Amino acid sequence: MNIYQPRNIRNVVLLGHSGSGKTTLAETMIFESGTSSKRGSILQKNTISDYREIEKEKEKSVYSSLLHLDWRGTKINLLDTPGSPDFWGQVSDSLYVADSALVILNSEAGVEVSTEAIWKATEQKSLPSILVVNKLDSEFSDFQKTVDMAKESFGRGVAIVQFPYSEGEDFHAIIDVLKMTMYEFPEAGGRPDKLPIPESQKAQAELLQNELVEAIAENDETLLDLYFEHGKLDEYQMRDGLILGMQQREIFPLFCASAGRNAGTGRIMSFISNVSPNPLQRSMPLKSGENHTISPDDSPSFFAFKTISEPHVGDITFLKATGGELKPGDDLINMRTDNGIRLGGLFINQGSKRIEVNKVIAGDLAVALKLKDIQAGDTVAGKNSDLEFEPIQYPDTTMRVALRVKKEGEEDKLANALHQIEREDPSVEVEQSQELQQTILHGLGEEHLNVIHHLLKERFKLDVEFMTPRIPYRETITKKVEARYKHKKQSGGAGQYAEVYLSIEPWYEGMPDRNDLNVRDVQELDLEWGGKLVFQNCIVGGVIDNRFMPAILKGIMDKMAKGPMSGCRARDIRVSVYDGSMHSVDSNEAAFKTAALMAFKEGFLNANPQLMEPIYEVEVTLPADYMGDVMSDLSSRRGQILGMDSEGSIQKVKAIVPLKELDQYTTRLKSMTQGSATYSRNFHSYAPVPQDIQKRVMEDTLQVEEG
Ligand SMILES: Nc1nc2c(ncn2[C@@H]2O[C@H](COP(=O)(O)OP(=O)(O)O)[C@@H](O)[C@H]2O)c(=O)[nH]1
Ligand SMILES: [Mg+2]
Repeated sequence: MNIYQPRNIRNVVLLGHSGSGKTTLAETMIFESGTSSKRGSILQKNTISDYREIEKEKEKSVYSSLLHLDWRGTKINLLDTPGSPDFWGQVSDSLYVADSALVILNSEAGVEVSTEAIWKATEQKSLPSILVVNKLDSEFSDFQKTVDMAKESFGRGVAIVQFPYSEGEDFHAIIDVLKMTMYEFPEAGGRPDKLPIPESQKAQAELLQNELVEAIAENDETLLDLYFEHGKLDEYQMRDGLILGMQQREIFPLFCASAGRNAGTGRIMSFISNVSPNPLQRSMPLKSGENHTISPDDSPSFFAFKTISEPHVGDITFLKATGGELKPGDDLINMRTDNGIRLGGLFINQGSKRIEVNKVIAGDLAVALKLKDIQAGDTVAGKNSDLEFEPIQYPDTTMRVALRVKKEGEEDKLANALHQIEREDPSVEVEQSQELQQTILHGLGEEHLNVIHHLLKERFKLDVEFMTPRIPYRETITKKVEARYKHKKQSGGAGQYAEVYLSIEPWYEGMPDRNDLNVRDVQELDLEWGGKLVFQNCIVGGVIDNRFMPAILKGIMDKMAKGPMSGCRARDIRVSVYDGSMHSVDSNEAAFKTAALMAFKEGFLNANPQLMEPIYEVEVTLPADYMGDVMSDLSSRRGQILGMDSEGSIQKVKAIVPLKELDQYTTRLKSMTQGSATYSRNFHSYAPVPQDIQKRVMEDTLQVEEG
């Protein structure tokens, strides 16, 4: 295996809607470069990238894959990602380490919802991006429509470098306006013949070349001057302009391909090698807020972007070398844990295969085996380094499910398996909810959760059941009440005595102070489950000793944690202790705790208690055609529309919807829109549950207490 200098390395992430042809394109590029001698296909389930059983079964990518190829002395590392939003956790890590992107558009469909969302992500990372219009051989291919949609969605920066001579069944040639050449492909695809542009296409080619030249010159004054002077730019001047324009995200060159027919990849690889940035030309974000520029002259360091584990191999760490040269035997430090890390075997990765290397130079993507206690997001560097990269941002989860093992006694095994799954896929969140008495799995959609189910079964040999998770309801009160309780017990020896008077009110931000009471001390407690308890000591004349106040608060808190009405947690209440009595011998903390708990409970139940439910703010991104269906579905879920927005042909709807109504929403949305919509959600607030629903809920939550 050759060792490549950083300037001869390109780290390219393949992005696009599911089915646009990313995996096929990667396969074709690797084959066309001669790095692999056979070209696999999705249908034959033998691509280098989609090698896992579940990917063969689904005939699509579920995990991102690290691949590489050599194109005329340049090492192109390809990060092939899944397009389905369920697996976007896999996109996050690949985006993080890539230095440029290939965004694949399916010419049958143009810009799709996922393309739109993925584009946002490239924007956030200021990632230089090349567009590839794929599937030009398809009978449904529509190049012009795809380009129009791309311009509408991504702006004027979209610059056509190539257009097809003809598309559909007859697709066989691509006209390149940068080279002013036509590439004609043999029947079986592969290396094209270079031909002059046919007379019939000349005018169109010249028009597009002018547009391209103007777009390029626009970003660079020197080029602009040259352009005005000579009326044109030569290929090398254009290349310089493109490099700059791409880095500033002013220009998004657009290429043509049929990955299926093995057409167009050679030119794309040359362009990547000539124009796309190398790892030294891009910086990586540090925790400190500064940026780090990779240099082979620094001391060795790397960023771990993914960890997986394989039977017979153990832990596999995917890394980007961020400084110097990494070599087996190097002793480094994990900056998160401060623990030492000794490098063992280092490898270049090709799907499921690894090729051992004796060093990895800064900028390259590679794999290290058997590193101890390492996870995605870790920075590993030399002893005195203060390098620490910003963590990878994963998408917010959109779906939750409760799970339990079917066989008793396998709970620990499940916990371990989930821990491992979470580590390998940080877009999964496992919550052991004390409150709901359930293990809850949060993920990015039904398909994502089903893959976890599959993993638990196949890899961890665990039979688990998925259930609808309970809702974390809250209780509160709606009116002010007074409550008192005297706790008195005389049994044999020492007795128990305590009496408290409480004033209990609904708490809200900015509520007035109690002028009618002698407020001596206020404790404002932020409850761990959200909301507040404000506790006021208003005792006059020492009728209750200060030393009993913590016990009184404890009694109230115990009841807040297990609400008087349904057992759900209570919130947003102000309690003032304003009177009571004690006994010189029989009063103690336990007695005051009990008295407070009882008084609080009684008062609470008299204060028109109200059940509250969590409300989420959701944002649905969808093609305009489905707007009506999605809106009426949202209102049937007690949703309130907050606003609408459109970007090109893509619409966005914002609404607030109770969590209770969001069970299975991802699945419903998918079926309603034929998989073309995505959605995100964030906790918004707690709101009162309507009375008719409250009754049903109470039955449910009573089961929680029993369960
Ligand atoms: N006609 C045609 N089909 C293609 C082309 N590229 C990919 N496909 C097919 O489209 C489907 C999805 O391709 P895949 O590479 O898995 O897309 P990905 O989800 O973006 O990785 C597969 O059935 C491919 O065989 C192409 O250029 N032309
Ligand atoms: Mg794929």
